[in-house]
Amino acid sequence: MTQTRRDFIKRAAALSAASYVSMNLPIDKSNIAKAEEGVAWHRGSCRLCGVGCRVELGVKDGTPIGLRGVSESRTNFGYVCMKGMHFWKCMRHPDRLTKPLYREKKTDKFKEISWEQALDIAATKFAEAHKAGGGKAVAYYGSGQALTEETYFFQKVMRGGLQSNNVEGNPRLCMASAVGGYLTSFGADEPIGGYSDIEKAHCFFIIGSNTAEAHPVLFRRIMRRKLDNPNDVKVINVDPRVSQTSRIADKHLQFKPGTDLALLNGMANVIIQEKLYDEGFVTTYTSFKKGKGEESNFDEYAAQVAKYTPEMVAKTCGDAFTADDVREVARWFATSKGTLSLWTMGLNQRKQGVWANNLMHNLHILTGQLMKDGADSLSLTGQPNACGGVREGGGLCHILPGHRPIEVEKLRNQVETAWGVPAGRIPEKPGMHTMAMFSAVNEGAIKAIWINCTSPVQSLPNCTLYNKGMDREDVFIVCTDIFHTLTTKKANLVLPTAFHFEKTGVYGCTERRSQLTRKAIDSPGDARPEVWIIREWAKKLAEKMNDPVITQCIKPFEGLEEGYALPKAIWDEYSQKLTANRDNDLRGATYKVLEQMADGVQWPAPTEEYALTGGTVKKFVKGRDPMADSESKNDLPYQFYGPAHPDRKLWIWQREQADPEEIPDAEYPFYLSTGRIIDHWHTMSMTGRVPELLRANPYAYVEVNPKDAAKLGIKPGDMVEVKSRRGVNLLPAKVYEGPIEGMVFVYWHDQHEDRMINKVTKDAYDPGSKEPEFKICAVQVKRVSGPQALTPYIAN
Ligand SMILES: Nc1nc2c(c(=O)[nH]1)N[C@H]1C(S)=C(S)[C@@H](COP(=O)(O)OP(=O)(O)OC[C@H]3O[C@@H](n4cnc5c(=O)[nH]c(N)nc54)[C@H](O)[C@@H]3O)O[C@H]1N2
Ligand SMILES: Nc1nc2c(c(=O)[nH]1)N[C@H]1C(S)=C(S)[C@@H](COP(=O)(O)OP(=O)(O)OC[C@H]3O[C@@H](n4cnc5c(=O)[nH]c(N)nc54)[C@H](O)[C@@H]3O)O[C@H]1N2
Ligand code: SF4
Ligand SMILES: [Mo]
Repeated sequence: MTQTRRDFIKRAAALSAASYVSMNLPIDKSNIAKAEEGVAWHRGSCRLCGVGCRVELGVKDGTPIGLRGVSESRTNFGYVCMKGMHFWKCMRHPDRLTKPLYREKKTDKFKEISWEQALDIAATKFAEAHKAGGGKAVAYYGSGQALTEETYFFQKVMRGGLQSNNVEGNPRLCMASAVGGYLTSFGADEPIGGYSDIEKAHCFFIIGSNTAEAHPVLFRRIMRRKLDNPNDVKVINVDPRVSQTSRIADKHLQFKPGTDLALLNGMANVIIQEKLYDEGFVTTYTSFKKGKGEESNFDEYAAQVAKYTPEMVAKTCGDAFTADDVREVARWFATSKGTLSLWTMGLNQRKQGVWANNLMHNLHILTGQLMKDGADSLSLTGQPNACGGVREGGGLCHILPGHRPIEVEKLRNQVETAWGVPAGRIPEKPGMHTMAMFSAVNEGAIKAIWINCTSPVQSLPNCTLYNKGMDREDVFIVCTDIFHTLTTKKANLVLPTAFHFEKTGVYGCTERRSQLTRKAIDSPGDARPEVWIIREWAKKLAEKMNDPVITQCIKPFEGLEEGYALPKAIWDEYSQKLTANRDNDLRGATYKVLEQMADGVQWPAPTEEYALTGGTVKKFVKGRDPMADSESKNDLPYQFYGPAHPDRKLWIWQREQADPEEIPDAEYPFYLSTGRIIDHWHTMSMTGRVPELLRANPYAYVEVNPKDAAKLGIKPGDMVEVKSRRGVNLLPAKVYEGPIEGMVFVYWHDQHEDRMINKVTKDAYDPGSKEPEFKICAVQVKRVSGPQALTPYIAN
């Protein structure tokens, strides 16, 4: 591996040198000026991943012509990746939905109707469902890609208007375990530090994250840090698969899927045995917990991890690394001047997702690798607004805006007061989480569901089972999207929405950073921004249900123009009234301030004056975090104020290694894992329509380890059946030293029914976070034939 790495670093160094040089080539600026004549550049953030790159859309004569990175941005310093560079091509795409479409029966053909008719139908159906089953019979299923204004407004109408906590979204499939981990370990959701730690880190611990493909611009920063300081910076990559990310690693630990909880406990054991922990930090700032929160102590914890000897860990993980590897990574982790851990779905999408997050945080608490420069336990968020819109804006069934748990009456009342609705209006019990919601659709218990900015028909695990209910004639489905998807194909009503840069609103990325994108162009046809759709729908709902409280929910937004004034009024209400004195205090992040900032504001940011400095880079540090100052209760430099820990301490948890729900056996002998590639975004509704991106990867394939391929007689390109107890795919094989022996990997973007891997995945989920175990199930792998010609498929 060392040789390959050196080669790679050489190649990568040459590459980044080239891109640097090209930026400084003596270009004839007058030519650029000529080419850009009449082009207005509009600032916003990238539509796609959770990195949150700052970009500018070029518009000429009302038409988008290109996109570039903003060099003053501290996130991307002017860089964008291929997807980021191309997403604007969705804006004028001929497949865009431009008219509301309706059919009474799901077997009928869609007919174009007017907005007036569409909203009337949506209101009638939701009112009928509500009459039949109350708040429990209606649901909203949203997205970490919707703007904060959209998620906040949808949940306001659902909760305050329809008295329903059935407010969910795809972050359940993605970030729920990270939320659970942050709340139980630190007492507060979302990371303490952020991207600026990359340039100060001395050790990167990248686990269950293919950063190179899923967060490419961030990876570039990590790579730079490593290349500029090859001897002072260590990179550890922990993944059952060798990925693009592994290539810059000093050490890559490969293991049997689902065994990494043993490794994390084993590292803690080495750190304790070799006395590498930060005793002062642990004594001052830490409590020890076990089980559901019972008190524990250091000695009990040390005894619990003691059984995870390096030898036992190496064996449990499949003997692909040695006991000495465990010792070495533990030492690097504990003794570096700043250790930054990064993880994504490899830890979250697990039946033990919250536990895996706890174990990650344990290592940082134990070693004091937190709060100081270059150190953080940083969960990377996948979607551009899972943090801002959904985690902060109240987009899950158990949380209200401003990180408020729904069960707490006082907090519910604060929200009711802010909305001017009667106390008790918001139901006290959480609504249904995603898997329960689609089970309720299957049973017909939910009678009307609004699906916004997501395509659950493809993205739910074991999707054949969870899609069944969507065909029921007694379940009314509204979809708001920009294109037809496999989900719109099951809807009664499809409403065309404005796309990014065709409307105004805020995205909040991984590092507590809120960024505004202003409307730069008009939408095609009759597509409208969601905020307008919600308001007009709610108006009709109020009439049909004869309920003045619904009217009250939309009263502050009456008559406002939807391109700017309406989202601004929604943002103002949310930020000023619902985040005041909460840990995500956004009062300073007004549209006025956000418009002035090259790259937005990191919360907490209670005043405009403070927000104009960029906000809070490190939470909990006195003198650097206004909340830590205002909540200060002693002379200590760190002040923990999270809502979930009354003792204001960080908690180290005892968590054991446990098997995934389904492990290979004689009948289904392989592990299947699923994930991403760099060129595509999720269900490919967008990237599948951009020729440059589609050409790069027209269809999914199955990655097979060469040793397994030899045993199974599989050659590159052969057609292979991947079959589980739930479903089957037929995919071409890619044979390479990627997945560990005994494991296959399939990217989940493909919409074709032969290659839609969620027909095969398992619907087990974490009992705490309810996040599904997309990363692990058991399959059979069989060669079916030689190579076949395949065609890409996109629903239309
Ligand atoms: N190009 C692109 N980028 C994206 C997205 C996209 O669709 N395309 N989507 C965005 C979204 S929403 C998300 S959530 C992120 C996801 O970002 P990532 O989580 O980085 O991407 P994945 O490919 O889903 O999975 C990461 C890794 O988990 C590993 N893994 C599998 N099983 C295990 C295990 O048992 N333990 C550990 N430790 N690792 C395991 C897989 O081998 C894989 O390399 O990407 C975001 N960025
Ligand atoms: N097997 C497997 N399955 C997975 C995962 C995995 O790793 N493996 N990962 C899971 C994860 S982490 C996630 S986040 C989910 C994501 O899964 P989904 O959310 O279902 O996937 P997307 O393709 O992002 O869906 C976004 C939809 O919004 C539409 N859209 C784009 N812009 C707008 C807009 O402005 N307004 C509206 N209303 N619509 C718009 C797009 O056309 C698209 O249809 O998938 C999960 N599913
Ligand atoms: S790294 Fe993510 S945010 Fe940045 S340009 Fe690429 S897709 Fe967009
Ligand atoms: Mo995600």
